[in-house]
Amino acid sequence: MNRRTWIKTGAAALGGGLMLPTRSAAALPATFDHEAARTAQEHLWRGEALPQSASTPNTASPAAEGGDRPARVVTPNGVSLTGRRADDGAWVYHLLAEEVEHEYAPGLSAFCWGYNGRVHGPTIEAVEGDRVRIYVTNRLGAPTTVHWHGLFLPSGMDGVGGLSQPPILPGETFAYEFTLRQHGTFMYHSHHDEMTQMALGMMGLFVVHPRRALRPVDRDYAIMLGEWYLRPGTRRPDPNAMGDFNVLTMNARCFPGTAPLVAQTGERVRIRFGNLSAMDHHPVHLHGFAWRVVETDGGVLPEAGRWPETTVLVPTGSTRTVEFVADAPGDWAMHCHMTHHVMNQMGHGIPNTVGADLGPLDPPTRHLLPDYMAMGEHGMGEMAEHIGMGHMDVPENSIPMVGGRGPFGTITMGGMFTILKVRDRLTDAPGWYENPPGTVAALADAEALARDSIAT
Ligand SMILES: [Cu+2]
Repeated sequence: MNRRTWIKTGAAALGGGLMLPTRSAAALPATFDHEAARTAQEHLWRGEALPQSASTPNTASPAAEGGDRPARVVTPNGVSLTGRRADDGAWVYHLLAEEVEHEYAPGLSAFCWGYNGRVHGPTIEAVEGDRVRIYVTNRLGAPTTVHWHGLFLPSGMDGVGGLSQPPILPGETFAYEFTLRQHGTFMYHSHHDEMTQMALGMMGLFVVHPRRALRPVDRDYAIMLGEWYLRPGTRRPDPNAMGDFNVLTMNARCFPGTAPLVAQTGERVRIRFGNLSAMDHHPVHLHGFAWRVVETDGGVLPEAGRWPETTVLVPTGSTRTVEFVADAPGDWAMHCHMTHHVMNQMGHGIPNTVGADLGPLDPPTRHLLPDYMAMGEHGMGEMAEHIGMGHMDVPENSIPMVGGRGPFGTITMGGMFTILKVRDRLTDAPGWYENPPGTVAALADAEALARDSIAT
């Protein structure tokens, strides 16, 4: 029995036995709103702020909530939690573990588990040497704990349910307290029933700034990589998935829902990647630049060890911090280089139909198999165009496998994909990069073909 068969029969066998609190799905829109999704995509990709309902922060400046000190890290599509100073000098944080209705991209939402109304949780920011006191309130229907991944702390504060502490029962609030003896990029996540709870989104980044700045940068970004299995048309990520992840995310958003990163030409940019995917490591590739890997969650790399790369492999359970100078203006793609990780929901058990004219066979097949989406004669990009034009229906609460609108047509990627916008003069709404004349690939004319003896 292969994995797929197991999932199908296993899910049937489990039936209602999976102890997830139920909640009415009525709170979500009943049908896929093509119009709203299109409008939101257009706003996103003109570089404009979205209407309040959709979450696309301006990634130019850090955003904090519920803290006494400003955020210093930009978490695209997220916020920082910076702590409040208590009378005894400790920095106090409060995480509320709760169910959250989360939007991955316009048109695709699900009931996930997160912290403080967010999926993933906010990025915790602190400073090396801080005494931190972190309260965790469990508003879920299941016991939980929080593990502080990579941090040096007393064994009893490590957050492994059953090993370091009893689980936090529904309704209870636990306090974790320790002194930060390191600096760098770390993570936090549920460490009780973790397969389920992490699959539902219970994780976040934990950035500890050094007391004295080591390498000042102009832009400091933090991105958590994640993977989910959300069967098209359903509204709850399936924790049983082991290989069929179909929603691949940066900060729990998939393209075209990912907020672009921005920088001004010549600025020093840092990007902190964390990965808490269930099963996958993600090689994240940036176009147009070479970065240096400068830190992991184990510490700072010695200067001689900061190897240059264009793709950084972020293994699950790790962080990797890269730095580079954004010395080339443009709109630059940044994405996981696993091609199946830059796709949105799709069926994987589909026949290879590239090159075949499916003609009238496609609609009846889709009727029989609702999550069947064939590759057309020319691949998947054409499907994104069909859906974008409203020619093809997709199941409720699902988005096309690929496609956001770009300045030259459909961008045939989804999932773990975003854009770095580098501009000589950065504005609030950078829009699309205007390439200098003569610097865009274009149709070769007959004269050029003849001159260079190119036969076509
Ligand atoms: Cu990947």
